[in-house]
Amino acid sequence: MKITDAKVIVSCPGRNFVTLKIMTDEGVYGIGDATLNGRELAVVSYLEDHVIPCLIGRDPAQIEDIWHYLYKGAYWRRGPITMSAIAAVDTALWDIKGKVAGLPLYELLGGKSRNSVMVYGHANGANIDEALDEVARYSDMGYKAIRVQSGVPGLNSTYGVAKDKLFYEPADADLPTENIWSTEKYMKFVPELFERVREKFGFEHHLLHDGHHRLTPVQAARLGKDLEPYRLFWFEDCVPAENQDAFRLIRQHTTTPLAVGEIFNTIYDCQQLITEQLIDYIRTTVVHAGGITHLRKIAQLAELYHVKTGCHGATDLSPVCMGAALHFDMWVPNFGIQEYMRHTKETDAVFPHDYHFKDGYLHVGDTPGHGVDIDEELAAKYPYQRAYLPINRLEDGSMFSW
Ligand code: CS2
Ligand code: MG
Repeated sequence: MKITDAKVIVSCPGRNFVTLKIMTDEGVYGIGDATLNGRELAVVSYLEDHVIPCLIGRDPAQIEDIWHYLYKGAYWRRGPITMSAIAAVDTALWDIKGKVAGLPLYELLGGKSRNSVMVYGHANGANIDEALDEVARYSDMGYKAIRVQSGVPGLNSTYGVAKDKLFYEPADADLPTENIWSTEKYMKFVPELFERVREKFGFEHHLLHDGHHRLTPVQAARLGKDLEPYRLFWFEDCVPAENQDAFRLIRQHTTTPLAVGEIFNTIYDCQQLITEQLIDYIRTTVVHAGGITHLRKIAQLAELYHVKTGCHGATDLSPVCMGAALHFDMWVPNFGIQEYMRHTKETDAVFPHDYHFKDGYLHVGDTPGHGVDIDEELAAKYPYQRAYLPINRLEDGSMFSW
């Protein structure tokens, strides 16, 4: 079998998605997600101008060799653009391999390690009362695990509080929206949020919270300690994680489980965090961490150090990524949890898929490959619309992490 062609499909059914489609001389094709929120067209060019010409004529079965050809062959290694492009190729090739074998992707990885995939949803509100209503709604929908985010008194905006209660899309403007942030106001407020949630719902749900890269290590240590009475499933992205050493200080002060990694794109971003057991969950995902081939290596390193997987699964990761991630989740022995922010019905129509949600779990189908397709005719109806993620400034105007 030979790769005869490949193309990049950009579609914006409510938000931008970038999809790579690889075609072969036997009519079998595979698709991979290449969406990088706010920088989509950089990945489109990397694929169209630099990767696709090198794929033509190759044997699609040689997934590992093609991965290394694209990783080592670029000379300039790592980074979100490169690794998202490699991920899209890798995911499409695994999809082809499954279709050729007539097997769902999880069978190719090692078979089912579980019956279904526990997911978490996002309850968020402009204030605690609204957030409590959303926790109740997600509990009624059957979620066993719920991420809770709320507006912070005294701040006009914060991370994770969406206008639309089911679909959270932070890339909201043709140029970056400017948000104002106060760590002091946030840190004072968050323990009260979780005290109220536990007071109302008890301890039957797994509760998660995303700090979204905004604390210093000692602030994260303080907040982790303050949250201990509420037994969180995890406290995510508590500090910007370029400095992996920083997690040692946090680890020394709190037993609140730590999750990080949705913006990591290779094993090297988390090698120290894992081998020094500085985290409990690694959040790397198929689309941004080099595809199934590389994500599998991260998970297998993590398994040696009691670190579980907790793949990122926000709305800005397409159903193609979700489908591939679910097959990975079905196989991976050290599975922790899968994030599941729903896609709109317009998006689901562009990306028909065989996974479904029931009682707090996602269930994959047995379609050969990853079980997700793209309706190119429908996709063409939604042209690209530039949209930036917001930026954050402190109240004194200093640039900060969003
Ligand atoms: C968030 C994401 O889901 C999460 O944990 O961190 O929603 C993140 O803000 C977006 O993926 C950014 O595009
Ligand atoms: Mg996050």
